[in-house]
Amino acid sequence: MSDILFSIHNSIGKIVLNRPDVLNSFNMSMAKEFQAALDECAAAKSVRCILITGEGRAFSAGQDLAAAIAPGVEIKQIVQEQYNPIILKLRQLEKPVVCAVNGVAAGAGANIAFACDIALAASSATFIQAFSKIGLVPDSAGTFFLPRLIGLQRSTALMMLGDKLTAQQAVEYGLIYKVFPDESLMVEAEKMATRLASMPTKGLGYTKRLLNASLHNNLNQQLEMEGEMQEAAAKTLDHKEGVQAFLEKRKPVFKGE
Ligand code: T3D
Repeated sequence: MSDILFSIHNSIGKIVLNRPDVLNSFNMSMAKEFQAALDECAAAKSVRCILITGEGRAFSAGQDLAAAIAPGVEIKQIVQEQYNPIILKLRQLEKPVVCAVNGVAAGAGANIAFACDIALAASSATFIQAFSKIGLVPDSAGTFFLPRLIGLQRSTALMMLGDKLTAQQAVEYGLIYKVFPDESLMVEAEKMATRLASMPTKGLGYTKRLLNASLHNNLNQQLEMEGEMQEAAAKTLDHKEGVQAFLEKRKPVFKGE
C-alpha cells in the first residue's frame, strides 16, 4: 500500500490517507487500499479501535477531479466502487472508528469524516460540501447523515451554497465531537483511540449496531433490539470482568472478548 499508510500498533489500526500533493483526494487506488485496510481492521482480533487521518495539510479534498475526467471513467462507477463501500465498511465495522480531521475536508472527504463514529478536528480544519460548486450532488452518504446530524435547514444550506465551515462551527452544529489546537490534535486522537481500544470492544460494537439500526427502526423495534444486544453484551467476558472489578474495587482489564 502506498496511497495510504496502514499500521497496527497497541490494538489501534491506523489509516493515513497519503496523497498529500493532491490534498489526499481519492483515486480508485487510494479508495481500494482504504477499503482493504478497513477489511483488515474488521478481521484482525488485535485491532480494537481504528484511527483515520490525512498526511500533510489536508484531510481529504474528496474525489481526485483529474482522475474523474480520465477517458473511460464513469462517475457512477466511481461512486459505487470507491465511496459506497467505504461508507458501508465504516458503519458495519463493529469497532470504534475515530477520525482526526487534520486540515481541509471537502466533498467526499468531509462526508467520510462525518460517517465515522467520533470525528475530531484541528482548529484550522475546514469542512466543505464542495459538490455544488462543480455541478455535482453530495455523495458518500452526506444526504443521509447530515440531515440526521444537523437538520434539514443547515444541511440544505451547506450543500447548496458550498460554504466553508470552520472546525469550531462544525462542533457547534454537532457535525463533529471535539476540536483541538492543531499541534495537539494527533496526541489527543491517539489518546482517545488508546482509551477506546482498552474498553469492552464487543459491547462497543453492539452499541454501534444499535445506533445504526436506530436510523431506521421504530421505538418498538429499537427496544426489542436493545434487549437482544444487552443479552449478547452480558455474555461477554468483558462484562464479567467489569462487574468483578467493580466488586473488588479495582480497575477492570478488558480484553475485547
Ligand atoms: O467522479 C466524481 O467526481 C464523483 C465523486 C464525487 C465525490 C467528490 O468528492 S466531488 C468534490 C470534489 N472535490 C472538490 O471539488 C474540491 C476541490 N478542491 C478545492 O476546492 C480546494 O483544493 C480546497 C478547498 C479543498 C483546498 O484549497 P487550497 O487553496 O487550500 O488548495 P489548492 O491550491 O486548491 O490545492 C492544492 C493542490 O491540490 C493543487 O494542486 P497544485 O496546483 O499544487 O498542483 C490542487 O489542484 C490539488 N487538488 C486539490 N483538490 C483536488 C486536487 N487535485 C485533484 N482533485 C482534487 N479534488
